[in-house]
Amino acid sequence: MPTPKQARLTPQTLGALRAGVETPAYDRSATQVGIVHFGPGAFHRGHQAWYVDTLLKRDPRWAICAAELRPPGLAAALIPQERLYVVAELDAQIRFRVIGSMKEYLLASQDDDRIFARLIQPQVKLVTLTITEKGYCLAGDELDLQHPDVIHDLAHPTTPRSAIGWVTEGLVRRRAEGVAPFVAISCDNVVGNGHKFRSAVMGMAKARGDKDLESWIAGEVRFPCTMVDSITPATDDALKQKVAESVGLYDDSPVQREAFLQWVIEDILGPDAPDLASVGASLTNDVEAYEQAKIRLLNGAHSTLAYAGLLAGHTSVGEAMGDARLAGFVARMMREDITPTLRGTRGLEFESYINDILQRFRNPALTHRLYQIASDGSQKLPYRILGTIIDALAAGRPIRRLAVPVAAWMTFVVREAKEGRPLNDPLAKVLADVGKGCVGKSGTDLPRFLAVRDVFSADLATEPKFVSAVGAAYEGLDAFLD
Ligand code: CS2
Repeated sequence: MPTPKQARLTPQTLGALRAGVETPAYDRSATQVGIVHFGPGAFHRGHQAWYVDTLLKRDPRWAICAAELRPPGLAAALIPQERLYVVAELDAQIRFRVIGSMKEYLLASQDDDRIFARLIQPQVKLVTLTITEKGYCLAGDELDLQHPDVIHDLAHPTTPRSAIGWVTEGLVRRRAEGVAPFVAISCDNVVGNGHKFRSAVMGMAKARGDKDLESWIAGEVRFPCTMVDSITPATDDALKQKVAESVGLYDDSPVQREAFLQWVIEDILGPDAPDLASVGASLTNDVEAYEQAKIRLLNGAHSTLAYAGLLAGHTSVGEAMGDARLAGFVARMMREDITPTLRGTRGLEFESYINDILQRFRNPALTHRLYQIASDGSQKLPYRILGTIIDALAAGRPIRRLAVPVAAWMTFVVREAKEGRPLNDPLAKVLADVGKGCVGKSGTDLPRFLAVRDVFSADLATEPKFVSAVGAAYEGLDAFLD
C-alpha cells in the first residue's frame, strides 16, 4: 500500500517525518527489556506501550519484549519497521507520535527459547497481558480444564499455546533458577482481571500436580488488578492512508485512539516495579470501584449501542449517538439503572464520568465500528450487563431498560445466523445453531438462549423477573427505547 514516493517508517527514515510528529525522545539502543507482554494488539500498543514510551525518557530499564501468541499477527508489519509505529490520537486535537518502546517482537510458535530466556531474566520484573476475556481459558472463575489450549499446555508444558501456559511455565523456570517472580499484570478489560489471571495460573499449577509450585505462586506472585481505558478502534486501510498522508512515511500498523487514556493499577507492584505513576498511571487500593464503573457504564453502554445500533442500521458509535432515541436511551440507562449498582470511591464522580463517556462516544474524529464492539458478545455480556442486572434484581430495582441490551444481543445473533454471517465469538458455532432455530417469538427463542450456560447462570436463566423482562424486550425492542 505505500505509494512509490512514500518511504516506510524505520529508525533510518525518522528524519523525513513531518514537523510536529513526536518521536522517541531517548536512545532506543540504550534501553533494556524489563517487561514481557503477551498480546501486542492495537490496545496494548496505544495504551501500555505509550505509557512506557514516556517512561523510557527517564528510565531506560523498561522496554517491552512483545510476544505474539497467534499468527497472523503484526510481525510482517512491525519487524521491517524495527517495531516503530505511529499512534494517531484522533480527537479535538489530532496528534501523531512514533512509539519506540517495543524492543523485541517474538513469535510464541517460533521463538520459544528467546521468550523463555526473557521470562527468567532477573531484570524482567513485569509480565503483562492483553489477550481478551477468552484468552484466560476460564469456565466461570476457574481454569477450564476442557479448553483445548489448556489440554495442550498440560500435555506439552514447554511449548505452551495459551498465555496462561506461558506464564505458568515461565514461573516454573524462574523458581528453578532461584530468580524472584515477576509481577503478573492483566491489562484486559475484565472485572477482577488480576483475580482471574491468578486463578487461571493457580489452576494450571494445580493441574500440573505441583503442590510446591502452587504454594510458591500463592505466596510470592503478585497479580494486581487494573482498570484500562482508551477507545481504540481497529486499524484499517483508511487509518494507514491517513497516517501516511499526515506523517509523511508509510506505517503498515499504526494505532488510532482517542486522546483520553486511563490506567488504574492496584498498588501492590512492590519496590522493584517501574514508576508508572510518574507517567500518569494511578496507583490505588480500590481498583474495583473504578473497574466496575468503567465496565458497567462505558462498556455496558458500548455493547448496548452496538447491538441496538446495528439492528437500527447504524455502523459506528458516532452514528448511533447521532440517533437521539438511542443516545437518550443509553444516557438514561447509565444514570438511572447502572449507577445505582455502583460503589463510589475517592476521585470518582459518576455524573461527570457519565457526561465524559457520552462526549467521548461522540468524538467526530474517530470512527468506531459497531461490529468491532459486537464481537465476543458471549464473553462480554455477563460482566458488562448481566452483573448489573443481578445487582438490580437483588436490590428490588426495575430491569426494564437493562433487559434491552440482552434482547438486542439475542436479536442480533438471530439476524446474523439467518443471514449466514459468522459471528466473531468463541461460542460462534453454538450461537449460530441457537439463532438458526429461532422463530422471532420469545416463548420459543428465549429458552434456546437461556440454556447457554457460558452466558447465563442457571439462577439468572430461571429468575422469572429476568425472563419476563428480556422476553418483553425481545418481542418489541423498539417500544423499549423510549
Ligand atoms: C469496546 C472496548 O470493543 C469493545 O467492546 O467496548 O474495547 C472499549 O472501547 C474500551 O474498553 C475502552 O477503553
